[in-house]
Amino acid sequence: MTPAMRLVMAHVWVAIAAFAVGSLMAVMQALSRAGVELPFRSAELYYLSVTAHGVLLALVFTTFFIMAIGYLVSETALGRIRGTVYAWTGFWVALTGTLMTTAAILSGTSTVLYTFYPPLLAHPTFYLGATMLVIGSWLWCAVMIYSYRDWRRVHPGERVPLPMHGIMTTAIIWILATSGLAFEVLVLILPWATGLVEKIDPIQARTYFWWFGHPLTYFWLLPAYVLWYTLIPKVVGGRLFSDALTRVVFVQFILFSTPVGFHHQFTDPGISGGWKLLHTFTTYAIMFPSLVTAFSVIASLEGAGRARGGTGRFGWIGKLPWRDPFFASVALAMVTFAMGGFGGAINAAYAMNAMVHNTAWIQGHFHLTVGTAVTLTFMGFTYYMLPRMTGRAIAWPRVAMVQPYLWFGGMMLFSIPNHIAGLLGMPRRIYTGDFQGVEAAQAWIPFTNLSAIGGVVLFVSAMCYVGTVLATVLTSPEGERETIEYAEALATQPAAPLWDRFGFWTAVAVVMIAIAYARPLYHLHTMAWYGSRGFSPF
Ligand code: HAS
Ligand code: CU
Repeated sequence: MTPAMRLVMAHVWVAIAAFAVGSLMAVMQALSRAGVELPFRSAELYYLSVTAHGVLLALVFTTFFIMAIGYLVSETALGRIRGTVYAWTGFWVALTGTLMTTAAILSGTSTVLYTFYPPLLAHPTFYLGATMLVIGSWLWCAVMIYSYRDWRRVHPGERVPLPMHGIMTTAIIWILATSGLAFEVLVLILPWATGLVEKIDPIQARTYFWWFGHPLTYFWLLPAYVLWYTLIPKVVGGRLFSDALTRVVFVQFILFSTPVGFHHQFTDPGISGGWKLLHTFTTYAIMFPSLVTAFSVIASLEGAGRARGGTGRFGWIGKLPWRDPFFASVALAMVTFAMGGFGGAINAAYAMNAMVHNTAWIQGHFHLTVGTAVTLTFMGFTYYMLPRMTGRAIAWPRVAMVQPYLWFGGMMLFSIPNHIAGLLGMPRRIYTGDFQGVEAAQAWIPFTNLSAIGGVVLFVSAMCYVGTVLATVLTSPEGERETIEYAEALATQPAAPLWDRFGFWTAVAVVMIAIAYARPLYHLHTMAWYGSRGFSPF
């Protein structure tokens, strides 16, 4: 294995380990909510489990997998990774941070859920570990930028390869996003969690959190988009619809990902309606590049399906390689994301948000988006990448073939009932579905039962994935390595060089963030506040 591959695989292993543990937590939670009497079932353990599940899947699995994709793209599209010493340092810092945060959660002192809203108070180790995970990922960003700039130096005037364009976008969004998180944790939370100051302002903290929390979702999504745009057309034997349009899409994410955070805070006091409205407009703007993506990826797939002999309006769909686990994963991820995006448009509307906010609808929404659009794409990509990295063929091809369909089916069973239960008023993050006998809860029970069945199917699918990956590296003999090939574009006209000017777009994004946040944050920092002491429910 080459040094670059070793780096990629180290990140993949941490991601898969976090995924395996997080999945086990998930199935216990779904069963608990459906009233199944598991041993050790208690409210305390339930919330500890939800915290571990959220942190290990939403933050650790994603971040490590994304770092792996970045290194892989840098190596295969640019030809090399610059600064591998920093990359390995980032890996160990992030891994140490992950272990610290996980230990803090398992010790029972840090049951604060993955959003860690003050005044819920965790042990300082929880926040320190999370900070180290982020510092590790910053080193990843530095390595991506360094590799890109080095390539630029050697290839003056050339268009940066499209996959790396998407990865650079991801790194820039991540730096913009985590600046808000750094302020929240270093300036507000750590002095309070370590007892240096007595009180914290929950709304200030939440506002910085969502400055980070929304672009976080595009940090997850964009590497999946990179695979959808640059690998899938090749896998299905077609072409990317347009290279230029794809660059425009990525740049729009740099601009609109961050100034939207108030769509998570419509019900929070202290932020006026006008600022919330501004963030609503930018939220609808950020849907646009995904709508363009829907158009582009379907166009690429249709072209490929027709080239494979598909006729009529929909005949091309059946001609696509539905038995290929990578393609099937991505196609099902796309279908799921169309549903999740539709729900996102509902969340983003001020009045409709009031109906769904803090209900089970929200967990339905994000299991379609991050839990499937992103996760299923990453799982499918593993089947593609692993043989090309290690030279070992997938050990259980049939299991790999069925696994994406199990995930999709399980997720429909899990997520659709959660959406409906949410509309019926069921809160998110609750311990039991009977809500200790409350009348309204009777209507939720059939849906929590259905979602528990979905949870079991998802767990089976998760174990098929982990099992196949392990069997491949443990039992499959090493053979020829195929290369990773990126798709060519249908439209041959080059994109304007403007779309490769990352520095310029980052500057525009900073101005937009200032417009969206400076005034409301000034208001929050200067108004009279009383603050809150820390609170640990258990
Ligand atoms: Fe969201 C809450 C709005 C996208 C994740 N979101 C969340 C939370 C998470 C999350 C984790 O406005 C909960 C946070 C918490 O814990 O409190 N979301 C949106 C909007 C979008 C959106 C407008 N979300 C995502 C993505 C996520 C994600 C992506 C993770 C990866 N979301 C919200 C709002 C809230 C929220 C409010 C707060 C709610 C509240 O009250 O708390 C948009 O970006 C969505 C755009 C997407 C589309 C779909 C495009 C479709 C494509 C595929 C088409 C291809 C097909 C091919 C169909 C417009 C690209 C089929 C053909 C074949 C042949 C296969
Ligand atoms: Cu959001």
